[in-house]
Amino acid sequence: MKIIYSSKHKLHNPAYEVYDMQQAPYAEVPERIEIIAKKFRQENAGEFIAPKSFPISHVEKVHHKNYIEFLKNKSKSLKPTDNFFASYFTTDTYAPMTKDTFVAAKESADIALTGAELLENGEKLIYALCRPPGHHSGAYNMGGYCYINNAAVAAEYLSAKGKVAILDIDYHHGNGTQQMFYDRDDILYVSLHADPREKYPYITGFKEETGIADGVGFNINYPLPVDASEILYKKTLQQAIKNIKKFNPNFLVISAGFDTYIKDPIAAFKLTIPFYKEIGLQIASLQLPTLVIQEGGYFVSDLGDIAWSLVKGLSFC
Ligand code: SP5
Ligand code: ZN
Repeated sequence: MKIIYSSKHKLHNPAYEVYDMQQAPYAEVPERIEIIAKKFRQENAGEFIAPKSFPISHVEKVHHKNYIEFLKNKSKSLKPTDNFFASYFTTDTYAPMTKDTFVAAKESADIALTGAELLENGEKLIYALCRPPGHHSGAYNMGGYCYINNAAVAAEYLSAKGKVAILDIDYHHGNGTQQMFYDRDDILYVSLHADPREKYPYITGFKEETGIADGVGFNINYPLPVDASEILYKKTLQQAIKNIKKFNPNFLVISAGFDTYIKDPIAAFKLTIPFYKEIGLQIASLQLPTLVIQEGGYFVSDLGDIAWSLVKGLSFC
């Protein structure tokens, strides 16, 4: 396995989010990535590689140029203590901009792209330590701790070389990723997540959302009870894997959120650390070149153990 890492994510460290009309501590903290990187180093999980800098045109294949320019210019204009929310391009109260948000988000996309390029060149398993996360960011919006959709940028890059399946195992539906590829038949989006009637992002993630135009049948949502068990999760994941197999992709991108963990402070699935190895084994059964993109997960102290458990399963690729 190769691990793509940069310390630049630390520059993005918002002071607070707004929940229930009140300021709340920002759950998406820099330590999240550091604790996973530390565990991977301890375990000699693989070679650490710094991201290459890719032209912004790769990002602008899935995001509108106007949005990216706004993100860049607005971020740059802020004062070091600013925590800026309001904009035409913001969908909720969970994605403030700070002075270095664009710098960190671009680096996060470069981490994903560096991983995609390695996969294209024959690597079998890449772990992209992306932060900020991406799957709630759509063509022209930031939201849910996300600014640039790293998984989508990587999938779009890989789609020039073959068919791509995206498996999203974050607790929340990846509304941004779904939106970007909703009319495409060369990129399959499959997601397991908490019932959107009760959990963020509330308005997407229903099983009736199956795609549009050429994309009909290439978007598959598995909403689960907000407190789903390991047994139900495993059964559902088996269905998801079967559908990916049927699609017969050349590449697999995993949107890997660990907010499905039993102790996660903002979620309620019941998954335990050893279970992530089971998830990894099921994914590995596809025997596809696999790019893992870090998404959510907020019980910080256990994120390294969770990621390592997943990797132990995936390593049977
Ligand atoms: C990438 C990702 O996992 N984004 C998740 C965004 C969902 N945020 C909504 C949940 C906010 C709950 N905050 C609770 C504060 C309690 N005082
Ligand atoms: Zn999430």
